[in-house]
Amino acid sequence: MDALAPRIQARLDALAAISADEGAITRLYLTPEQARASALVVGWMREAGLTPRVDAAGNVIGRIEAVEPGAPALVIGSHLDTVRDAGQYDGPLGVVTGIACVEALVREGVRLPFAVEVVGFADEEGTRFNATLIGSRAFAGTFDPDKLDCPDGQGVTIAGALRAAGLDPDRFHEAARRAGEILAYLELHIEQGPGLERAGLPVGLVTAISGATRLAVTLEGEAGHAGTVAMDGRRDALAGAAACILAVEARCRTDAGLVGTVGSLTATPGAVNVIPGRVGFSLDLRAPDDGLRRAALADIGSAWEAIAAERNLSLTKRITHDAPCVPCDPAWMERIATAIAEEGYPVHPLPSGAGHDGMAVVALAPVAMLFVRCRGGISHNPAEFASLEDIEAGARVLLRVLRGLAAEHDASGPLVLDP
Ligand code: HGY
Ligand code: MN
Ligand code: MN
Repeated sequence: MDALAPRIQARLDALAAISADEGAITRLYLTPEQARASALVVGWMREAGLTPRVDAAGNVIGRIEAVEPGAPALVIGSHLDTVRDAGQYDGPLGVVTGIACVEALVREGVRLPFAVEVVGFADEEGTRFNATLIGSRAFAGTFDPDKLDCPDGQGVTIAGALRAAGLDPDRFHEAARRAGEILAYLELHIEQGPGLERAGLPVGLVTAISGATRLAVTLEGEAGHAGTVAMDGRRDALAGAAACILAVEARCRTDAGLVGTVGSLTATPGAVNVIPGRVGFSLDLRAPDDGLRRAALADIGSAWEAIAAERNLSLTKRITHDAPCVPCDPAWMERIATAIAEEGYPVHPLPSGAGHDGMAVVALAPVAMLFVRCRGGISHNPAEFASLEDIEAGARVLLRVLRGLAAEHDASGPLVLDP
């Protein structure tokens, strides 16, 4: 069989060239750039023998029927949206590799006993609307339609952006799939961490996806003249935010696996000679255990209340995302582990600190993931990189899973949906 990685890399390069920002990769949900990327992926799906469509939420879905048309589908996918100034692998690697695997099977004339759907979810990062997993939650039927009036930074709501993209927000719910339609969801993704590089391995078996809580926080003080307000009389919202951020860092250092990040902050009025009267900032808190994350969230909240009281600031916080840990399905992990071993690699289990679409799709079907090593564990950064050899290793493992399923079906009859 020809190598799969060169064609995968060429397609990743083509996608990377589609961006809102010159010289950087930024492709947000329901933007013109995303529409161009989706059109490219639709074409590749068609070339591979998949029947493509874009669903009511903007997800790109390519389907190839089983010997029996209408059979439940194994879904292989990831996301096509990116963070700002992203790398080229986070998301697209899983979609393009899924297409490549189907293409290889079609070329060999292999008909699978189940349908396969390759899905490019339209919004996993949540960068534009501060609501993450929109595409996969729509697919799973778990997205709250009331959230369609959620605005982006320019005041455009999700509903407005759907219309601008030629989609009808009143039909958003039609993206939802029924549980019986989906056998399982498999995602190949770069690790976005240093574990595989440290282990010296190209691929890893994901055990669970860490739970995450995101908050939108506001501190209100009093704007004032930088030259005339004495230090002890100030209600400086930005100095208060700085103390809150250091409190997050201190709390998260106390437990292994617990991570807290303040990724965005705005200070108002934002003038060099004005004491900031108001600050808004985000918190992204994660842990491999839900109890640990909830305890840390409570401790951080208490620390913030004390800081606000001491500095005479008012504190408001709102949960914008809260997703429990998602364990990967043991039976599907076993299938991936077998494929890793048959490809000649040690099976290296590891948790995912990053969130993934499987956190949403698990509402519909069992989920499992395969990690590919990325250099330095760097991600959400243009320096993100996966080598051709490692992409090839990941693609061959995924392809072997598909072949193994066909053999399993021939030996023991149709794959059964988990009860
Ligand atoms: O934030 C995450 O973990 C994912 O990359 N969206
Ligand atoms: Mn991702
Ligand atoms: Mn990401």
